[in-house]
Amino acid sequence: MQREPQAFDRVLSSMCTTPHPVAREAAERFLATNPGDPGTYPTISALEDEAIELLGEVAGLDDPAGYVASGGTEANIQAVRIARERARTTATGGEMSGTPETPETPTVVMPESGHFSFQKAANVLGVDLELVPTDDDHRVDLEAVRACVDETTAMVVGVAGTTEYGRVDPIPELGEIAQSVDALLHVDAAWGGFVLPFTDHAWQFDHAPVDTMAIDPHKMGQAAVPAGGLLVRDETLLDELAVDTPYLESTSQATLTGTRSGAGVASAVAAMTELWPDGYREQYERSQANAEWLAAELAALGYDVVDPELPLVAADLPQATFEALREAGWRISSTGSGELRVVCMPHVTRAQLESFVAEIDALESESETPAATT
Ligand code: 0PR
Repeated sequence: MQREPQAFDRVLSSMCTTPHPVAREAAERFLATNPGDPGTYPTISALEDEAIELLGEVAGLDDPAGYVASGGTEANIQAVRIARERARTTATGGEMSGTPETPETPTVVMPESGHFSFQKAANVLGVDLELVPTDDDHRVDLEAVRACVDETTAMVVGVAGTTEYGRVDPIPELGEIAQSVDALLHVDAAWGGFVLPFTDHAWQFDHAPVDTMAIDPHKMGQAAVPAGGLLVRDETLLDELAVDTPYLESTSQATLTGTRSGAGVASAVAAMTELWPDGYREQYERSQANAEWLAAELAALGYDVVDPELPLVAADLPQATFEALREAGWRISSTGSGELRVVCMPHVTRAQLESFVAEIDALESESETPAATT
């Protein structure tokens, strides 16, 4: 096999990045291990416990429980599954009591800015997803959440670092609303989890009554793919997921996948051990400075720019410019409303952004030059 993976030098829209060298090395060493079978692979299983301890530190959770998932999608699906199972147990009075009445379909209340993985969760798990609007600054509208929740609500979702604009929903307020209807609060910090500790946002377990969280080492955590994280405040929440595993040495399994790559687990531990907290703080500061620089440059070129609260810039570029940039090999994507979206991941350097801006500038000057008469 002669093919090489693409370079990262023009990748501006991905939430993945080049893994830290120690994470790459650990991933390679543990490639053939399976944390899904702890009886056979005890070393990687012990490393997974370490990964959860470290994720707990990042997310302000003493005595954390959870596991290293394949990514944010799996963590979100599993969180919804926990909430659905809990709602079912509550509806049947703790036991499948055999009452003929079918409990109503559980609902998940989520801002429209939530990731599409929740659509998958709703589809697979048979719950209803109720989307609530966001305000002018792309954060969930709390009044709309209050109006939406009721006794069928199994879970309220808040996003800490939205995919499109890097916004953080008001998590403590969402927690109060969730508690008022006895629903769980899930925070999707899949992307934001490794930058938010260095900001003054309220987003984590010791800021609010958060029950479950998605927080991915393979995004801002600089681990190798696949390394997502599911954290739960109370270990018993994982029991909602556990199934018996009769022919493994361990007796039950809470993960969605069976065989899992030890590469993700080992690289997550290696990256977090190396970088938490100072390395991540330095990276956050570099990424945030890059985002602010890019936002200022694009604003100076006359575009509408969404203020980068976290290292993610959205700006309204003409469609033709966007397409010309993609044509030139820039890996960029757009928001649902059509704005250019640039995620300042660790591999994105100032030099790279400078050549990106220079190219936009050149394209704009070209389009302003009167066309030659034919
Ligand atoms: N939650 C949030 C807030 C996310 O941003 C993402 C991924 C997920 C959950 C799902 O995580 P996994 O992809 O690890 O399952 N967000 C981006 C997306 O799916 C990732 C991305 C963005 C990938 C741009 C590629 C790309 O070009 O849109």
